[in-house]
Amino acid sequence: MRSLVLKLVPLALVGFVAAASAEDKVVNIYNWSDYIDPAMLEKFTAETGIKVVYDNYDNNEIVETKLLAGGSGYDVVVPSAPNVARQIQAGTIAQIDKAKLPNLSHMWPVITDRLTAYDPGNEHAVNYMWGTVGIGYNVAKIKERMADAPVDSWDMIFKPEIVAKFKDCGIELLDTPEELVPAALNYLKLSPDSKDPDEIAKAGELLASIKPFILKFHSSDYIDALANGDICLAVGYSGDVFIAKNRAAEAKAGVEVNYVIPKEGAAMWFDSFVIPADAPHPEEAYVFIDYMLRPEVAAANSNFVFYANGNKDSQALISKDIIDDPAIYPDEATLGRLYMTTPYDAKIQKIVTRVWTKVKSGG
Ligand code: SPD
Repeated sequence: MRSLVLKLVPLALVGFVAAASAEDKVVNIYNWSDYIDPAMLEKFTAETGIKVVYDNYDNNEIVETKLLAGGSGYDVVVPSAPNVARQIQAGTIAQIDKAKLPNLSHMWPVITDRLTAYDPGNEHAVNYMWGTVGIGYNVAKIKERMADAPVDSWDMIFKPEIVAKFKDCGIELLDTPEELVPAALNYLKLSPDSKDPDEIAKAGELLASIKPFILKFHSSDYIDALANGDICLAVGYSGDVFIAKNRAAEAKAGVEVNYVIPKEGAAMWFDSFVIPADAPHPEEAYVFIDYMLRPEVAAANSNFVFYANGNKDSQALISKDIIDDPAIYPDEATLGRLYMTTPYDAKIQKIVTRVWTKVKSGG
């Protein structure tokens, strides 16, 4: 998905020299969809003269394939932590020259420390945003169908007799085994990070049992579908459900969307900036990442996309509704229910992919 190509030549601001350099300088960014305040890109170009070519994706699998193939042409990519670990092993991303990122001083050790499990010494990746995988739902439609619906529980998704009640109002799941297999394992009281083929098969069976109730597997479609009232239930990324909630409220069409981190626990994930080893414009990549690490830019992005970020000094600038919401910035009790997953090796990845294909095909 190519979403934005910003060619802001800042003539009025900085005159001929910057305009000429805008012709020459470019940074090619590959980021998740709905994951930035576009005004921050415009400001970046106006200030630096560096043109931004901005492409979107909505799952890690596509990023992984592009980086492993090489020659992606991207200068900055934003994969999730287990993918970062795999890319480090494959040698497809560059070691960060920290001297070129003075704004690293604003990072939040709570997050950078957790990320050392994937990237020892934080040598290859710089956290952008983080969040959870939970349940988004249409308050009225769920209530109409089940007044005492257990909205704070994965029973909403994984208990066939419950999920069946919502089939007619539309259910979407993220189209990625990376999230759904751990969620199913966790529901079965197995380790969400299990690499045991038998346990993964059990998760597959659970997912297959609810497949008849699922309208669509997609990793970004649910934002508008929830906001418009076209579906009533989704397993999605925290901020994306909050975007849906916000769009629904703005539309004033009587749709109320809510997001929950289910009581049984949920995935906590991290997306970080990396520079591909063969990036054509690494210097511009550093300028871009350092700009994104400015507290005011990080806060503007979180305020726009409703995700927590890895920048401690941005917190004073984040809107109260966001920073005080434990579904976005989890409190200690919520944190205790969140799990992190580690990368699958090639053999287990194949098994997981096969299980997922089977779930989706209803086989
Ligand atoms: N719209 C932005 C979604 C970002 C989701 N990143 C999640 C990665 C989980 N592995």
